[in-house]
Amino acid sequence: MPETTSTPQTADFLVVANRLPVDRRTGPEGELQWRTSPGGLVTALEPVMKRKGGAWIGWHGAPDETIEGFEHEGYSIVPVPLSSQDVEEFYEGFSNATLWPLYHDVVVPPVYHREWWQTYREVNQRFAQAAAAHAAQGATVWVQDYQLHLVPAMLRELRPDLRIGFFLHIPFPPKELYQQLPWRRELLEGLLGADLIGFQLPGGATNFVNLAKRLVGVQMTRDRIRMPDGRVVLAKAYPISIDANGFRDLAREPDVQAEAAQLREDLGNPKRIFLGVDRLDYTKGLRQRIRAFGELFSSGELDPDENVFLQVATPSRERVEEYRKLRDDIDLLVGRINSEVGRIGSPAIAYRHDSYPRTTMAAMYSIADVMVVTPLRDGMNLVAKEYVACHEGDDAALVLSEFAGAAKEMKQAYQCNPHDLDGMKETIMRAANDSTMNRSRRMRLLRKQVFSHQIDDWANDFLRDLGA
Ligand code: ADQ
Repeated sequence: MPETTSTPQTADFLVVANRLPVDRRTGPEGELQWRTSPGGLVTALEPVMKRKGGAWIGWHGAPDETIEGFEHEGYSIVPVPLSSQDVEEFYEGFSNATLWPLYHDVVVPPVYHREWWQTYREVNQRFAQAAAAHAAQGATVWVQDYQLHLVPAMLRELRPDLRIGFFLHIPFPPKELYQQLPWRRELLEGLLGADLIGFQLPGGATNFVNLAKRLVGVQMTRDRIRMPDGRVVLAKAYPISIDANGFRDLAREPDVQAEAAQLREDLGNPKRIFLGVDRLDYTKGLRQRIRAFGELFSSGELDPDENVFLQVATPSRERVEEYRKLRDDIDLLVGRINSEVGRIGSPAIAYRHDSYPRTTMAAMYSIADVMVVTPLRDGMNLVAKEYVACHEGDDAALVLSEFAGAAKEMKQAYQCNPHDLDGMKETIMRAANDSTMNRSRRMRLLRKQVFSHQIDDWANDFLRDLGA
């Protein structure tokens, strides 16, 4: 439980993100508790903050409530309040029903509402003001992700002395899709307030630069964008990673090993365990993946007496319509498959809709023989990297969608197109049945890649280019 203090004066290094790295919860006795919030952004940035110190500005997860800042793991937490209406229009609306689907290849249709846009602007202004109030003279401010597109320009207006960086954790779409957005120019101008704009892949940076030329009319000098006021903005790719050493050490802990053994036992000691780990999000390709396993079990290609598919899905954005629908669809699909294949008491698909501590995630990764990561579109996907870091033995395999950013670096994964159900089934079976020599060689190369590009390298590269 953190000590509650008044918010510190100013910091030299600030992260500004929609969510704080901790969620407020009420404990069994009605007491206040803080728990690490799930999701890729927090997994990636928390180790950076613990090392560098400074302040993290974000929402604490409970609407209509103002709370005091406090110290947490060596850095300051600065809460930004959101009303229920803000949550509905800024977070669930514009961020997660407009930008999220638009940036993920329109896998569901984006919704455009003018009221949501107004609230999005107001909330971005509030975050910019909080950053301006807590930044020391000449401080570095690192703004995160699509919920805060407008903060760089708003913050520059308030505090021209700051170094401002922005990192987009999700894909940046090609112009054919991006141009649907009624506020397409305003969002680009918001980002151009930064000194450095980071993307997961070079393709995202190229899409952004081309759109900025076309819609804002900026000039380019080599890879730099020259603004009308003479400022220079760099747009570049920084593929994000994980604290691989930390994950490996965690998976080796005796308690985690014991939990892993228990988990294997609970699953009925199957010959082979397939694993899926995702936020429950329609971009993650869960419908297609579960359908593929359903067909593999019912055709007999996978014997349910010997194989189990364990799928865990963290609850996510549960008040957004598409996410509620997805949850129901998955429940139905898993129920139907399990009622048709497998035995009573040992389902072919073990499905849990829950969030787990990192120790349990490490235990799951360490018992999985085949990790199945098949998003329809994903900025990077940290789960693929966490598996490689945690899984100790070489005789294992990673099945990875071509549409995950991670596919660009993790070439030795068994890659597939998740829209092609037969192709995905074939890849899953190839990964499961390939020779030990092939599987081991691929795993060793994947491990080399993940351990040679860790989260600190990502942060150091970005902050060096920002001149921080
Ligand atoms: P996400 O869409 O959240 O991240 P991802 O990168 O896979 O996707 O990260 C998910 C994180 O949540 C992982 O650290 C994972 O361990 C954790 N997690 C998943 N299921 C869990 C469960 N049931 N219980 C507990 N923890 C769970 C966004 C982008 C990604 C990008 C990251 C980082 O969408 O493309 O990789 O940001 O930039």
